[in-house]
Amino acid sequence: MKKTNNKNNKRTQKPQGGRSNARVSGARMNAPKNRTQNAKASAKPANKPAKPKKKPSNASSSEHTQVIQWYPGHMTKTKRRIEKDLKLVDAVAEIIDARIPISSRNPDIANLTSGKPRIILLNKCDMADPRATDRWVSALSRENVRAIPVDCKSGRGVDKFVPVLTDLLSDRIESYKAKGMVNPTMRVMIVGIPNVGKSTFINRIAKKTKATAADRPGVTRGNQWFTVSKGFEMLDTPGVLWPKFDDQTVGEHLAFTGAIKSEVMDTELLAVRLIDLLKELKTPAFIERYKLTDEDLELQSYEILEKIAKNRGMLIAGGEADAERAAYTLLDEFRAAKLGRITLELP
Ligand SMILES: Nc1nc2c(ncn2[C@@H]2O[C@H](COP(=O)(O)OP(=O)(O)OP(=O)(O)O)[C@@H](O)[C@H]2O)c(=O)[nH]1
Ligand SMILES: [Mg+2]
Repeated sequence: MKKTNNKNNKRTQKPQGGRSNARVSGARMNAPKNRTQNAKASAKPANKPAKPKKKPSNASSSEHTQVIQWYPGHMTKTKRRIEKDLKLVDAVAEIIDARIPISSRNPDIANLTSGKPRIILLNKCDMADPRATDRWVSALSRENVRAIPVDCKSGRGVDKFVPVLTDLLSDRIESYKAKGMVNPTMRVMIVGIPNVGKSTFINRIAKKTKATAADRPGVTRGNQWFTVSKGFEMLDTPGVLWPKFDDQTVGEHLAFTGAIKSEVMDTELLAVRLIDLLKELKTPAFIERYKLTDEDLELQSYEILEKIAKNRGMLIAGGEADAERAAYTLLDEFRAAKLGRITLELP
């Protein structure tokens, strides 16, 4: 039922059980030792001879997959802690990334919290395509999921949360009152994958900086309660991924958006995979920012990466394109939405 925005993308199903391909166990580097060699070898056009000492390959970038390994031990602990603390909360708010609403929905979290009243917040809407976000809200409401699009950076949409929550918990609030509690405290657990904006959301609701937030995954290290207003408490939790990405696209999309630390990946290869998508989407901001011509967009993705390097003056000794530097720049600029408001997965 679900599909991605990319025609080449073979993934058509929501990533639940039965994914294939990648092994994720323990936060350790799984990138090849020679990153440059790997990305070039995999992405160079088959009819072009490889440079000396570079391994030739017939594989195109879209055929090549990168195994992303990312499952720090503390995530197992976090899952256990979430399970334990669920007894203490009235509701769960799951934060997902509006740019990748499939890949950022951890089925482990959905299973763990299935017995609780739940709200889904489609965060980082400022970086997603607004039409795609509308489609996602409709699709989720057809599944009877209460979904609210939010932009915790500016605060847009955040004011919808308390009324939706109050409505969701109306029976529970009534029963507390029937038991003689005058102003019952509502407790909400905030869950989601790393770096999706859980702590930022709490700060928005609290209208002050209470929880530590920063633009890298793994900032929140343990469950922590915050009183966000009178009679309203929120539990911040560390981001949880799942131990195995059976679908390689999930790992890549999480890496593009910054949910997985960049160090666990081959940056050039990741950039090439992102270019595979961007050259299909042809977003004006991508084309204009890197001064790409129509002919450039017909090239292999690794060659486009080299063009980007050259157009940006990123050169190494001998005037060759510094593809690695261009790869870091491209990923950083995608993560900062400088290439346009892009949603990579559609309902
Ligand atoms: N553009 C944009 N950035 C956001 C939004 N919400 C959060 N961020 C940024 O995303 C980054 C991560 O935010 P956090 O609140 O630390 O994310 P987290 O989910 O708590 O992350 P962990 O604790 O590491 O799991 C920060 O740089 C935030 O400023 C949003 O709606 N839009
Ligand atoms: Mg956090």
